[in-house]
Amino acid sequence: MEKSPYSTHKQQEKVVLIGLITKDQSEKESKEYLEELSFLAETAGAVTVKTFVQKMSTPDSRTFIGSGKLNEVRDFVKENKINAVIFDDELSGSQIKNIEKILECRILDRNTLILDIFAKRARSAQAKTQVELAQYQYLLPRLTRMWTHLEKQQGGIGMRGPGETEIETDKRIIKTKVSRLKEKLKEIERQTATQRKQRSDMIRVALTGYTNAGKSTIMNLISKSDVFAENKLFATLDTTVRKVVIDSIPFLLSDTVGFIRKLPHDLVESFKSTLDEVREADILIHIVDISHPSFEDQINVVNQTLVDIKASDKPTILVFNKIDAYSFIKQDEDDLSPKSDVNFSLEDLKKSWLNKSGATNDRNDNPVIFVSAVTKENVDELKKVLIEKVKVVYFKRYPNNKQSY
Ligand SMILES: Nc1nc2c(ncn2[C@@H]2O[C@H](COP(=O)(O)OP(=O)(O)OP(=O)(O)O)[C@@H](O)[C@H]2O)c(=O)[nH]1
Ligand SMILES: [Mg+2]
Repeated sequence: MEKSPYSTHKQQEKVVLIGLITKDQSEKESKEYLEELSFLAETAGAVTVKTFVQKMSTPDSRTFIGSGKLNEVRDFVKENKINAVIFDDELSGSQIKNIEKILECRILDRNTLILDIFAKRARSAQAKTQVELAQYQYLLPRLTRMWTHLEKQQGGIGMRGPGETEIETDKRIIKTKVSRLKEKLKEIERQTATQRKQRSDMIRVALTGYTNAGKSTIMNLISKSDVFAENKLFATLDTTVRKVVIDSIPFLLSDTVGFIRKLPHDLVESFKSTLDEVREADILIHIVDISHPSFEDQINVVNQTLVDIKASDKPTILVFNKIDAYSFIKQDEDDLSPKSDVNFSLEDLKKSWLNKSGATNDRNDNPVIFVSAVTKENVDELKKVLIEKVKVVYFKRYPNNKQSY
């Protein structure tokens, strides 16, 4: 697509982040969100110079933050030659316009940033089309004067009805693009559906989890494939499917896009077909980065997204990865304040999660396992647990095949 005016594609742009502490978002949550936003900015190739936080009961309908704070940001932006200001929450078109007038620099929100990263990382025609569609759908209600360049690129003649404003013309152009992209996606989906049908008799296992949890690294360990893994968010956008054989039982293993908090709705919508591998899987492997301070929140986000895409209620292996990097702060014996997440030892956590899985499910349909994909600790155990699960599905589906194994 045309280079978005919100794009951060230039290397090492300087950005400022803005977040709120509200009645629905505590100081701790706000801090975590902003850390994640900074990681997202880094993934997009920008460097975070400063973070501004404001306490408000609800965001300002005109400028999101209060005018005093906004002036403070404006002075900082001017003095430090900041390229873009990124808000942690969704902004409306008029908010973007009002803020832009005051700050006189590019304004992004979390969603445009995520969409931008997705656009940069998309490789296949399907992923590219999905992202482009999501970008246009997100931008449509947020068109500001910046978008008038679209109309110029289209040549203008015949495009412009009498009395129409530039923005209305742009909207029409985008709507046409959106319907074309939808058509294109349908065609691609028809092809991928046929491919999936051709292998529908195989047992399908899908890796799922929060972005950066280690899905691709574990995919590589189990399938000996070479999937791109790195310490950036959304390293994987396209789905990779590999045939794996363990104990002479064949199955398909897929690795796909990770989830994140506040994932743009349009993006989930357009990535639904990429997530078909997850939706149609027989077994899920939910990978969790236990070394991340908010891993429990991340588990909840993943579970909620699985519900949204109608992929919950499948046999799931919960894998706590990165145990090599887990650290905790030991609480003094005489400190009687309640333990927080960081005060639990790995042993404490193991006990509590193993109890949870046992308590909710007598047959232990959803095993829990602690591994490190880097030191390979317990990876063999994971393979063992996985193949047991695969066997259960296999023999249920093909009861007559029992003797062939
Ligand atoms: N310390 C440690 N790092 C790990 C472990 N497993 C993966 N990593 C690192 O975590 C980062 C993310 O790993 P990926 O495999 O790319 O994660 P992913 O879940 O596929 O991420 P996305 O594709 O971005 O959603 C990489 O830098 C890995 O080297 C582990 O067990 N321990
Ligand atoms: Mg990956």
